Amino acid sequence: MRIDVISIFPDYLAPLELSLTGKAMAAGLLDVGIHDLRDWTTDRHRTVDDTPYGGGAGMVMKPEPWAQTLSHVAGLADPAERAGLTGGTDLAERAGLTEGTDLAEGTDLARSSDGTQATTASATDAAAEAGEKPVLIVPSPAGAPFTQADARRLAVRSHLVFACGRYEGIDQRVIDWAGGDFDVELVSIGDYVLNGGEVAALVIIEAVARLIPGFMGNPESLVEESYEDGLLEYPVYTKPADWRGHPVPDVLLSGNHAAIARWRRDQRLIRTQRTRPDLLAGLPDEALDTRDRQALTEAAREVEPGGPGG
Ligand code: 6GU
Repeated sequence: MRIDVISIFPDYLAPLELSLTGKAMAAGLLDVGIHDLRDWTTDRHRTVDDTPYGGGAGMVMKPEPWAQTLSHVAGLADPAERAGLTGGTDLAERAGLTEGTDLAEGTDLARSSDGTQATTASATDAAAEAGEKPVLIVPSPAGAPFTQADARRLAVRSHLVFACGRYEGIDQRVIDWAGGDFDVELVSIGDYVLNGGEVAALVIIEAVARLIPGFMGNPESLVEESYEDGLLEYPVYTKPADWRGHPVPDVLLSGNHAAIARWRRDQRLIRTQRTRPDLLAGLPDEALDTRDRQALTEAAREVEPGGPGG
């Protein structure tokens, strides 16, 4: 999988070199390019924002640097050329001037021997061969909630591009324009406001990358996880069996595998009922059997013995 991230704070994406995503890059499962949006501006001040039409607080990200960077990472021709507006534009000149510099090519976190541009083009070629557009993910508090189902869906795509906006957001025409060459998705990671899309991109990349086949050391640990089947995980314990007077639940020391499996399922049901009743309510009827419902009823009775005031 190829991932390109566009940001005015490329240093924010440095953690991708660490941990599992770093290992996936080293193993060749993942190829990441980080691009500084300002490298695709043409004015002396490298301006990426301007005041909003219609008035109001804050600044809006200008469309042209985005179109330039997106065209670059998708291996498309200069957008001005495509619109038939060529003839020695500043941008074409600028591209010539900066040719061969690392920054213009984006920082290749994998530090592979082949150039980032070539890698980008080949990833996009792979996407095109599969009859697929690259996915353009625009992190935004106005986006659709990002879920495990989205992570699974994105994990089988060959090229993801993240457009990390700052300020009040990116000129809407970029989103509309990109729809021709990308599958565009506005995505939110929760009901709170961040200063920009970078941290959200890190969250989404980690959720997606760990689902790439061959990425996890132990693929079985993916199976029983929270959200994969709509229930939260059961609590876990390790040695010692008694820690500061807190014993491990007896059943886990019993060696009775059926009893352990039942206890774990009950714990998942009870946890989900207590902290995420919305997840439980969203499950299809057949997801819970009679024994499951019994466990939930018993747990509810334990919380409220005899009901309120009883
Ligand atoms: Cl994806 N971006 C920003 N800026 N804020 C958010 C968010 C994304 N998701 C929740 N809040």
